[in-house]
Amino acid sequence: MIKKDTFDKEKFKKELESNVRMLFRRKLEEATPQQIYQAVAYSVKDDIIDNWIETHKAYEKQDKKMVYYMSMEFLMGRALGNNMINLLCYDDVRETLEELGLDLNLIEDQEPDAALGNGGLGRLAACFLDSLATLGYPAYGCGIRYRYGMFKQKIENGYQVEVPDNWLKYGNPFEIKRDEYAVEVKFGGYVDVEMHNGRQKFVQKGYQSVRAVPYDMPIVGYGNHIVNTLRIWDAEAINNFNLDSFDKGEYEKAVEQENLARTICEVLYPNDNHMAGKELRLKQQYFFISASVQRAIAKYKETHDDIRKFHEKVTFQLNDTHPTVAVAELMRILVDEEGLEWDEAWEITRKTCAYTNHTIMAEALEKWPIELFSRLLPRVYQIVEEINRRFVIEIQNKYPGDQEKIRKMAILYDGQVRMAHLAIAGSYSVNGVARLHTDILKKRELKDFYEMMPEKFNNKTNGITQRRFLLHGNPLLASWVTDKIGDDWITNLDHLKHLKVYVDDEKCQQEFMNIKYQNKVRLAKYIKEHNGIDVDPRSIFDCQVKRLHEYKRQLMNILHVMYLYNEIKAHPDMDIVPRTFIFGAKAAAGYYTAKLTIKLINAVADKINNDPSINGKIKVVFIEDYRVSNAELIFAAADVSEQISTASKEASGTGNMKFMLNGALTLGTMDGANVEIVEEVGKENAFIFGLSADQIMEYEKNGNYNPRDVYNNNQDVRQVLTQLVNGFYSPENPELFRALYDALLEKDTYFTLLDFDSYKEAHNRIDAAYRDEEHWARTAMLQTASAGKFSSDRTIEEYAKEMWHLEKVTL
Ligand code: Z2T
Repeated sequence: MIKKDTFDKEKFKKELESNVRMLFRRKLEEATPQQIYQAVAYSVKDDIIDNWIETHKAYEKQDKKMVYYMSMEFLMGRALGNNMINLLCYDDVRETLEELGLDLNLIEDQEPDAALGNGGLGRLAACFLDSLATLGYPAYGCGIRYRYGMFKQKIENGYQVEVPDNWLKYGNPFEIKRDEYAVEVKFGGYVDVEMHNGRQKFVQKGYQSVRAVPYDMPIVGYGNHIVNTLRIWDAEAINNFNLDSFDKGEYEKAVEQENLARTICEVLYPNDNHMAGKELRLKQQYFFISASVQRAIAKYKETHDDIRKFHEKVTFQLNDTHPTVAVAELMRILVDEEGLEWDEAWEITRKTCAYTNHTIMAEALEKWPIELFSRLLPRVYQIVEEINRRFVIEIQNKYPGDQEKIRKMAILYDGQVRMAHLAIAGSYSVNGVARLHTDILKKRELKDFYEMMPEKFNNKTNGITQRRFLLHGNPLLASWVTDKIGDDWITNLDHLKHLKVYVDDEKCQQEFMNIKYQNKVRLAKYIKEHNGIDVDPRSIFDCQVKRLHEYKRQLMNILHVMYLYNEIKAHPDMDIVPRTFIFGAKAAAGYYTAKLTIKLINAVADKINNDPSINGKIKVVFIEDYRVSNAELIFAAADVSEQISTASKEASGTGNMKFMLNGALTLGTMDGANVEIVEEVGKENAFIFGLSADQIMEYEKNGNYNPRDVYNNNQDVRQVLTQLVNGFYSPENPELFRALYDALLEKDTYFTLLDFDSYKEAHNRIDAAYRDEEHWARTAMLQTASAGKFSSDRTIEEYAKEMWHLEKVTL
């Protein structure tokens, strides 16, 4: 059923019935929705398998270079709908199920999201895999098969409660365990030197180890029969130890190793843009990297005999510094196991690894205490020491006598291993994720490294896959676009620009806005079901969905809502376009201020939504458990996309692109990829406000911003701030939001108060603009028409051509 014209409905029905019988001993009529989901998934998998085998045969035969995308996170979301879309059988399956009285949407809803990621970084990895397969590039995603992914969020009494995400409970129909590729990964112990044929050999002894076992998930390319692989590693205990053993030491070690295996893959660390610094996290990093690198080398050696040419066939892309131990692990294997000289090994390593930086937030910078690092990875640490020793010499040669340079650039310093420095030293490429971000890396954060090795630095502006975020997430708009300009946009998003001839066409404007309206009705229904709140689909849907972080300034958004509410109360006849403010955000479990902000949003929502005197002019909705699957509904329904980070702090953002693709107008600062979005759509077609990155960085340098000045001079700001501490939104505990109040008045690290007036004024512009229906429709359509650049297909082509030098496979 791979091709539209060969889909056989009756055959599919038979398969489905047979799957339900074999898997659950049931007739289709008796099967639960979950069982039907499983049965449909197995039918789809059946269609994937042959292509999967053929793809890998072709890779082997054509012997093309392969990228290994190394990432602690892959935020895949649901697989079923996406796979059917890319197999070109989505509509056929939907119709066939309809004939059986089954609703495909409800069946898709049975699948848990594969939430093996926090936010942008993890979702970017997922979009990249989709694009790599669609473009026909040989690629593996390498990661961890967390037993529990990103926690599920419940809202209780307005507070976030974290619930474990048992995503594997009913099994994962798409994964295949590959026991034959299991490898051993060693931790701890000590390093011994042995002599082998007159040569020193370093051997790790007294270690604990686990068996790393890969599970493969298919990554289906769009309509091209290519199926790549996401390989996620699970840990198993290495020795099924002998219960007869009376050797106490052996027994204890066996139990410890069982525990180690159980804990390593247990759970994803739920921090976005923040380093946890836990020993278990470093174990996770080394676990999946050692396994992936060992496997990559073994695979290479199956068909090549000269390890010195490894980099000609393999490249490792390091998704932030989390996988950076790969630099040292590759060195270890090349030197200790392959017997190469240091210089040879180092050249191969530097030509194999490339590093992507995703943030300049200081608290996200990975630094491991040497004590911990060397205890856990004794041999790898020795190698890091030698890398550092040579790197310091390089610095000295370049800047003789400059101690300051060494202090700033060394890999080992102040009792810590600085992972970004290791990544830069060990890579042939260092890239940022949006033009502004890369410029800031070059000019400030990584200035010294840029000056020493400018040739390594480059930009790759992020992108998103239109297959999930338009074709699957917004079927109405997708088929409208195809009606207008054909379906080339599905694999070449630049084609969207052909929509520009329609932006002034009144009929097209009406069609476009009618689709937006229907998507708003769909979201309103979801909100009614999940929140019990009635929202008016004719109101402006103003959305901010992303991880909760102070730099993203959800607090500024809700403070502005509080201000608006005050205005409406003070002027009951005030003429404003009804607005629905929609939030969705998870806070890291230990991030107090973020959690308090969620409580504030919910407290404001309770008060405003239940105040009949404002006639429903504004509503506030907090969508519980924001994740990939419900994100698709939100992007499709949005009128306004809130991208309001403090300028310079958001490396790129990718939600901004998903909103744009779906016709939402951006309300944003000149930060991250917003800069490039505005460049594509035109400044007059976005609501831009706030201080620039340069201005922010200038204030930070001089330390001359005092939030109290704003407080003293701005009555509106004073009023909303006072309402944080006078019980207006928390009568039972007036002090509840004191911490937010203090953070704003004492430091206001993220310039919320300084940007507030400008933000307010931008909101006024939105209110005015929405009244001109035609002009709004035109501008909304223009967003979609201008989104071509932000396809992850474009991003991946840039990586493939400018960095990896990959060739496409031919099937
Ligand atoms: C993350 O999602 C991002 C950066 C990180 O730095 C960590 C995580 Cl978990 C270590 C985000 C950025 O904040 C965002 O601006 C960017 O669009 C995204 O990565 C993908 O590059």
